[in-house]
Amino acid sequence: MTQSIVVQVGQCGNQVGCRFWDLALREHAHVNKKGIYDEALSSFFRNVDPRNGGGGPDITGGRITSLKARAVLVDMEEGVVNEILQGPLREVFDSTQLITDVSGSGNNWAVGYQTYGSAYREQIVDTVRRAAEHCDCLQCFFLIHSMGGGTGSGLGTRVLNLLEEEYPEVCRIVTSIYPSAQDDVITSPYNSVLAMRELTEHADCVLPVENQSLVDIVKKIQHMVHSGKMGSVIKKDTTITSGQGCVSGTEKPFDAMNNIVANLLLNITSSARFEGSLNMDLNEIGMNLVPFPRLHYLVSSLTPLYTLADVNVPSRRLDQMFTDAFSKEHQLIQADPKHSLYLACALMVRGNVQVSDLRRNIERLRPTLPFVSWNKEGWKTGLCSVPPVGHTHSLLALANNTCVKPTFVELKERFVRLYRRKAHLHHYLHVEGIEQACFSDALSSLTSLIEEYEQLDATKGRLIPDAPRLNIAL
Ligand SMILES: Nc1nc2c(ncn2[C@@H]2O[C@H](COP(=O)(O)OP(=O)(O)OP(=O)(O)O)[C@@H](O)[C@H]2O)c(=O)[nH]1
Ligand SMILES: [Mg+2]
Repeated sequence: MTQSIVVQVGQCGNQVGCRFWDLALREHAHVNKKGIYDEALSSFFRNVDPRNGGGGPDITGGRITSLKARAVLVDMEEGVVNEILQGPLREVFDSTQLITDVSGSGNNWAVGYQTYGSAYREQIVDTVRRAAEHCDCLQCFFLIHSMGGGTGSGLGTRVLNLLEEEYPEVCRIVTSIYPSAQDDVITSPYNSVLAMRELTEHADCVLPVENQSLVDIVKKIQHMVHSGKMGSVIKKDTTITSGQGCVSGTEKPFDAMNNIVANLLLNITSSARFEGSLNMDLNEIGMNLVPFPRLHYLVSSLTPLYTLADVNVPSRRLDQMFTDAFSKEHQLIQADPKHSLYLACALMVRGNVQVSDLRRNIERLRPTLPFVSWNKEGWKTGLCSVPPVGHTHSLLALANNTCVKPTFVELKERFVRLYRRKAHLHHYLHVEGIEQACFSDALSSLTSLIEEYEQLDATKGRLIPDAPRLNIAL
């Protein structure tokens, strides 16, 4: 069995991370009714039961009394981490896993990356090393952060560099929350573009999530709940949006949104957290979905989001889940994958679904989805038999698709609007070690990434095979 470590950085990273831990514990409690510390649990949690010497896995029947998340919590403000320590998850972390300062990075990537990145380098490396030493076979780092804030974008991407330096063989999967156009952080385009360069160069996979998409999904669900459209189909306490067990114990504005991201993480990690012969290994994601190293941005969609089947799933409803995974409304970024080009696609299914269901749906959907000509069979599938709590089945689709491009183009435009006037630039240039070249380099990195997607998109028109020439029969 392998293990993973979650590194959550900044306010957003920690708030999303805690939703993941809370829901993961609920899932395990649902399956593991006797509370035995077993291999499945050891993938993301360690057992510090003093009866077991305070360390190593006890799979011999000891009840779970003391589980610690395999996590490192980093924030340069104390507020969120302190709330976590006073909230329902306080037992899940201990002080050796936390790295905090008091003043925050002030929405400035440079302060996070450079100032705090240098000051906390040793502490970060040590804290991650301690977490790694508790693993038998460390397979993956999950980094969670926002692109808009200073700590998440700056220190988050500095941490990514450190992970690559210290553990080059361990896969780095990053969940990055992109700011909406109406974001209250004015400098978020700078922070995001500066962070993008680091993500492009140092991550194995990035799962971009746009806050705007989360807002739209939450609104739509709430509208359906209030208008009674869901009827008996949606469960009130669905894990999709429920704020139960959030950071502070009382629901806050981001909680419903963060729950969706947490569900993405639950699905992607389910194969690692539960055993099964058809599971998809975490290493296989990058291996199968990333044909070119820089093009590692995977667009995720989750289903069901709007309808929850509660009893015996008729196959029509199951097929709908597969159809929905390719619709615009189920994507976690503002994108329409069906009308862009697929480089590869993974379907990670949970629950009561058979391999034949997967095959049937891939065959059904394949003709409607444009794939690059050299990878028409670019499907990867995984089946985890344990569904999310309250569901019979669920699906996470991860698409390496050129539909990420508009998100990046919009980000670039917002960056250029500020950069053309050199607005707010002095805040960054005051930070020791930061020069204007950081900005121009980050901009050209993003520009060339966009061009790479554009070049692929341009091949889409050529996908229809040439019509055969007339041959006269002799
Ligand atoms: N989805 C989601 N977005 C969040 C959350 N908290 C903040 N954001 C977004 O993240 C961006 C701000 O980043 P934060 O994570 O608050 O900032 P930080 O990393 O703590 O950095 P500093 O506060 O600048 O040191 C904005 O785009 C916010 O809308 C959250 O819990 N969930
Ligand atoms: Mg903050």
